[in-house]
Amino acid sequence: MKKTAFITGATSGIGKATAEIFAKNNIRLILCGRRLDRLELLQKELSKTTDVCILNFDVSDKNAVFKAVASLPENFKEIDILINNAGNAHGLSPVQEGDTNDWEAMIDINIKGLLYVTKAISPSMVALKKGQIINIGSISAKEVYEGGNVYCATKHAVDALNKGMRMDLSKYGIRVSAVHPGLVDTEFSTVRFKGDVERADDVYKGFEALKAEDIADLIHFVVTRPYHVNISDILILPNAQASGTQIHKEF
Ligand code: NDP
Ligand code: 8X3
Repeated sequence: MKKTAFITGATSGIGKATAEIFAKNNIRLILCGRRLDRLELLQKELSKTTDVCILNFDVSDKNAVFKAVASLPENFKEIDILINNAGNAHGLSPVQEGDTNDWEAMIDINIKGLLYVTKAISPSMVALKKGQIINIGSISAKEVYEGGNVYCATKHAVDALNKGMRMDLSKYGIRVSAVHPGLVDTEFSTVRFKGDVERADDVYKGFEALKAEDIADLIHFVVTRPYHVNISDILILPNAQASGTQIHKEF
């Protein structure tokens, strides 16, 4: 029986690469994001190998989340795997100069959005007594760096929620895992620096950053373990990164 995965933030980076590896491995897909054009393109491409449904909503809009999940067609209502991936950093300012709109965006998307999606989907997993949730945290869920204040706080919250969700859901046979990446070359820094591509590119210069496909590969590993195995928490770093603040760069 084919599994069905619900992936938030599937329009780019880690979420898109996860959709691609899942499609190759015959997992049915529910792909989510705000950029409809990208969702449609991905649906067209991945429908060649698997069944694909798209949902266009903002995870931070509570009503939109519940409406989108309720709108799923009958044959997509049973979800085996939830990848809570949608999220970004907005800004890198010291706290005294921080933009409160950026703080609110990160809290609303990275924490509240993840919670809304989980609340919309986990009851059906509980009813069926099976399922798997993978929360995409970050090395910023474990460590803090200068200017990372609110982003790191949101990812620390994801780490706590991952542990709490596992406590609540493991009694129903639901596996809950976190994948915590270090630096991955995606659109992440372009979003953080509000479209300043040059500044974003500098983040990944002088070393070989992780690729979205490296994280997708690990996510696929986590979902393909035998059912009695739960990879509860895993940190994945580029070889050149020793910690949240120590990156060996060569120019
Ligand atoms: P990208 O910017 O490439 O992708 C982010 C994805 O999240 C996009 O698909 C975007 O879709 C979606 N998203 C953002 N905001 C919302 C929203 N309000 N509603 C719905 N979807 C949203 O970055 P990554 O792939 O790198 O990031 C994915 C996850 O990985 C994030 O949680 C990030 O914090 C985490 N991470 C990233 C690391 C990195 O170095 N890149 C390292 C560690 C963790 P759309 O804009 O279409 O809505
Ligand atoms: C993304 C990685 O180090 O930019 O979570 O916070 S980092």
